[in-house]
Amino acid sequence: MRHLSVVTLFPEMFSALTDWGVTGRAFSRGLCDLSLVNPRDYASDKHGTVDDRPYGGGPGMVMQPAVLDRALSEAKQQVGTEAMVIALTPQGTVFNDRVARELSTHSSLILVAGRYEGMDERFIKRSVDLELSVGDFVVSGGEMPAMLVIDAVMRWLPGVLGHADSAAEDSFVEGMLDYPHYTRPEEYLGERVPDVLLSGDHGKIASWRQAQALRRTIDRRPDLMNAETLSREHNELLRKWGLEKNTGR
Ligand code: 9D3
Repeated sequence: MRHLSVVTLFPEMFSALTDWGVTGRAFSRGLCDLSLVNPRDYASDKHGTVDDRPYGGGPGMVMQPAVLDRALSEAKQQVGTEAMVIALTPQGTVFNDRVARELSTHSSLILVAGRYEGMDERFIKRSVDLELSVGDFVVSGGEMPAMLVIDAVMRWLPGVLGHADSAAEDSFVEGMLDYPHYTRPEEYLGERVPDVLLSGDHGKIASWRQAQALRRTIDRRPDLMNAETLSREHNELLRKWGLEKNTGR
């Protein structure tokens, strides 16, 4: 993915991505570019109306399909007509890092962020390739979800991350939570850094970290690590570090 465009009523919000940190650096180095298209600029009346009342009644307003399609045409002029079009909606497939990695292989992406109650369904059917949600909670619009998706996708682009993160792609640790981290001082409010981390034995440290990552994953995210995915190696690692727990009887 090299070219990004976002269709949004709040383009200024995206400075959170363009102006800060890892993503900001990627944009300023030209690894990726971002265009912003405001549907307000494609309204058909002089007031810049982009929404209307829902057929069938009910609360809130719905974003008009024609306005969204005109804004989308502009986005396609910016990043290419072959771009994949993604709408951020609470009804979408739940986003994760597997999806992020797949999206990073597309040359261009267009993200459409909704406000109000949502977008007219005919726009979604005609013009959208994929609907994504960022999880089972409600936020006020698609902008923060779009930024989250962009951040996660950009991290898969070659050159965006330094070497620090690729080290974590040790196959044993992949798909697990991180191990605990410590920095100076050696003792903080009576709690010492685990001795093994001060030992200088890098093999032993790597083993301890794997065991800690495994223990935390089983305890906190059993959905990532169930009985089937637990191998004999895993069990031996936990036993080695005294992290085995009784299985409930
Ligand atoms: C009562 C029906 N609500 C749907 C769950 C109304 C509604 C709430 C929030 C309609 C739109 C929104 C705005 N949210 C998004 O546009 C959104 C979103 C989200 O709220 N949660 C998780 N992922 C996403 S992606 C876009």
